[in-house]
Amino acid sequence: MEKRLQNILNERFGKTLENATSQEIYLALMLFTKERMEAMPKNTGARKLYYVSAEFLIGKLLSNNLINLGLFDEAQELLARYGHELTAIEEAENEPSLGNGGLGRLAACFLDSIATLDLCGDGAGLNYHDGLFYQRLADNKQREEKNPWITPDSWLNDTGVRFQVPFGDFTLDSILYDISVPGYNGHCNNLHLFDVATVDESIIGDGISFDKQDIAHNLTLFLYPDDSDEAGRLLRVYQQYFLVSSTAQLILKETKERGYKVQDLHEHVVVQINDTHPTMIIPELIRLMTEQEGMSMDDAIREVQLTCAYTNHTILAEALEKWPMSFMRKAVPQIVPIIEELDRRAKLVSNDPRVAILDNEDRVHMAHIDIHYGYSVNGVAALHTEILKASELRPFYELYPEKFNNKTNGITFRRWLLHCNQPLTAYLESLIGDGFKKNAEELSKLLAYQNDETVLHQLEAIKHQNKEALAAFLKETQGITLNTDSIFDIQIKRLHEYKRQQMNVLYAIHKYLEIKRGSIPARPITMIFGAKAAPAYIIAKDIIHTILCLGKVVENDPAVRDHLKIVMIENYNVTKAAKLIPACDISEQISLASKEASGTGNMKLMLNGALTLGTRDGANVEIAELVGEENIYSFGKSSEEVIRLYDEASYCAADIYHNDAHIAELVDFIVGEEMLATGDQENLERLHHELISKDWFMTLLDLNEYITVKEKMLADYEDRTAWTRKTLVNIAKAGFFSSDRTIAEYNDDIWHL
Ligand code: 26V
Repeated sequence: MEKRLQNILNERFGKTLENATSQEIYLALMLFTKERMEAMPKNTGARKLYYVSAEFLIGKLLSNNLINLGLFDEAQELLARYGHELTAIEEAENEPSLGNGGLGRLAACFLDSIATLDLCGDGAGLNYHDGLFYQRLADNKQREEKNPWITPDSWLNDTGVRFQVPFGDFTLDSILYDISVPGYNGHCNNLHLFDVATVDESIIGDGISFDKQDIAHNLTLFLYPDDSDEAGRLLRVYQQYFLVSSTAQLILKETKERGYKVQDLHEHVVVQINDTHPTMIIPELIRLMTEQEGMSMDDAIREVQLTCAYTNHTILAEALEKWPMSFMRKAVPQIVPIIEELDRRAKLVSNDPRVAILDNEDRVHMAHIDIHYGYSVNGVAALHTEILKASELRPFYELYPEKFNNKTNGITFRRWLLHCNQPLTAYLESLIGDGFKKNAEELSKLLAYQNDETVLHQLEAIKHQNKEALAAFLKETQGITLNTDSIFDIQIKRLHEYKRQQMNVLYAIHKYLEIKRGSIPARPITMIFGAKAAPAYIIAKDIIHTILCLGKVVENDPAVRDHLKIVMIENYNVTKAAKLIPACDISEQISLASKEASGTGNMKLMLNGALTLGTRDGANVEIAELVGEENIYSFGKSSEEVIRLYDEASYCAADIYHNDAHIAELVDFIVGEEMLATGDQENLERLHHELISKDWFMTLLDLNEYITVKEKMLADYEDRTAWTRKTLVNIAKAGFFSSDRTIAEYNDDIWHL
């Protein structure tokens, strides 16, 4: 490694490891790693998986690639000899923001596990030049800025492969870039990212504004452009079709190159459709097979049906895509007759309007295409899959019970333990050996130490060390000082009302008022939030404003600030997650029961020794089953009760507000004098009004129980031995949530690679 790095530095910059800058060393390491990955054997097989997704939230790649190549320690030692630190070198790498949150990060974890399990499977997505957006926090508000990440030398490899993607009025050239995905001591796969040849970053104006109608120049600028207007929504259809047409063409090309007949597609290809964004791959494959491969409509539909499988990631109605047919006629008229044919055939199977592809408002229900014309439908946690079968997709379950299956999500332990928490990893290795690095279930060996005081003390010391590291990072990046002897209470995830950051805010107000009244907590509390709000999601932005203002109110109050601190992380992303998660004590997983399909942050935090404060929602239910009720803090109404409240339309926030003086006091604080002196009346009043008059996600319903359980948790923290024993059990039981387990299940039950 040393010789090659010196060579690259010399050839590129005329420098050596002694005198090169961090930026130059980063580049040399990246080029070196790319060479190594290119030399690795590719996974091959008679059946190949294409994991098609609008999002791949891959994070920075250097360290993780080095870990998977088994070169991390060598690189660290080599750099240290020349006075460099790998963590400092990594600062030079840009993080691509090619995802919103859990769905995109899951796709990235899956690619890691697919490669690690030596499975033949690539990802397919889009090469957004400016990602989602960079979240700037200023004047107590979120401002969106473009987030460019591509530099002349990057992880992208131009494959030279080109396709043409036809739209209604024009055709665009598609360029295929690949990013290598090395397995952990395994083979190498690819993440295919398609780009439009004519993309033009100079059309971006203020913030993230650009001409949404200029498709040839804007198609791959941003992920999920603002969909609050029609032009933005139409652009999403263009993006989705560009992704799937490019992918479908690649699939047919590779299938032939591998020596197979397109007529036998399903024997050699599996397409996993990640949520409904890539759904048009179904009509597109059918179009290509009938128009270009000479297959009959019957044969093409049958092959595609046996090839495609669909994963559902949400039951939220607003996230289940329904596109107007007028969009299709304008953007992609060539697949309109196929969608109509698929609809006609589906109506022969069932005339129940709830399962129709085209509804009577001339809209296409994307999930309905996936379910009728795919062979597998899966949810992402046991509870979520049960809710799909019993409520959201019930008519489909009655029609096709054999298609439904559950695949509880997982996370890659390479990134979320080995990389992000090196002190813990090293200590675990010293106790139970290194078997857990390949077989996550071996973490359960840790249970043997649950009554060993020395081990518990050491785990406590590691947590403290990680808090120090986070504090140093936040000092440097945001100028924030953290008390590392305080309890770190962390909620990091997309900003959405169903995730109920606003309930956590009401708790903060409760604590603030208690302290003001002289009830000083046994130990200071640091509440940390990290969340991006969708640019057009007004109430979500109001919640961010409220968090930031409350932080200021607390900070400016000398009677409170030594006991409570409220911090908002700017531009929460994968890199920051990797610093926050190892430092966390309390993992906030407080979604309204039934609404969080799974959650994956909950898994990352338990693995790193945080205790969950959560509702019985998504994968929290499975965490509780694994660790036992004594090692998790659950609260709130059950999913059955919540679903019943929705069915009866009987929840009324105003009733709670008017009948519970304490809740009213907390809610009213949002528009009280302290807050109005700090923030904007319009934003604060809108949130206040929303909580009382609507509260669609039932914040007030669970608030009292949330406060009670959180207080109990804070009190329990003071028994350091008992608390740390609980964290040990959480770490020991986290093995189930390895994405290696999830991917093995996908392969056994769905893919059969
Ligand atoms: C996305 C968005 C984006 C813009 C604002 C509105 C909105 C509302 C809902 C969604 C959800 C899209 C699907 C999604 O990301 N689902 C997440 O998938 C994760 C991986 O399976 C899972 O752990 C999370 O529970 C689920 O929310």
